[in-house]
Amino acid sequence: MRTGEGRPATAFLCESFTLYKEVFHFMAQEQTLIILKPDAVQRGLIGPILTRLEQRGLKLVGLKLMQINEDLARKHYAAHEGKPFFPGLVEYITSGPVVVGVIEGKDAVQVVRNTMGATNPASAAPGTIRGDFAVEIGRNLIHGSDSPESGAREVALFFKEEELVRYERSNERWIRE
Ligand code: IDP
Ligand code: MG
Repeated sequence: MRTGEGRPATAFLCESFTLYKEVFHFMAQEQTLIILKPDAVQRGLIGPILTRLEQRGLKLVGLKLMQINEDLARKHYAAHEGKPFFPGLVEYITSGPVVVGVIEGKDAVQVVRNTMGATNPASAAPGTIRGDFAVEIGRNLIHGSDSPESGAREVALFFKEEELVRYERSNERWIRE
């Protein structure tokens, strides 16, 4: 049997199945956006912060250095518009280069959030990134999406689909059951 283009139907079915698997894999995986904020970059903490996320067993599928402009900052932090700290927050997040990344996997949002620690580093638990490296809410080093829905929205704001990389980790079965 042949399809209209004259190609074997099996080739068409194989391609469709591969596409279906990729789409399904994409939809099934929870994603969260991380931002190593300008203070993290200026203080030379990119390595130590990424190390903690890697050591936890989290899987990065996107990573880049960039500078956030005001328009993107306002879109990203739209939920905080109108709050007293909003102007300072936009100024802070646009003040220098940041590292943005995407972490993918089951419970990615929750695991990243508890690795980061509480929003205010003054009350963040020791052992968390904010609890070990920061002291004030206005310089709290790292952003992580607060829900899978926010994760999807924020990842789409910062990354094109082709910038995300799909790969298998050789040690995956030693990290996840
Ligand atoms: P989160 O980053 O832990 O999710 P959010 O409440 O979403 O915390 O606030 C977004 C960011 O806004 C914080 O990470 C922090 O940089 C900043 N922020 C929040 N509250 C204050 C404040 O009271 N003063 C100064 N900055 C604040
Ligand atoms: Mg938040």
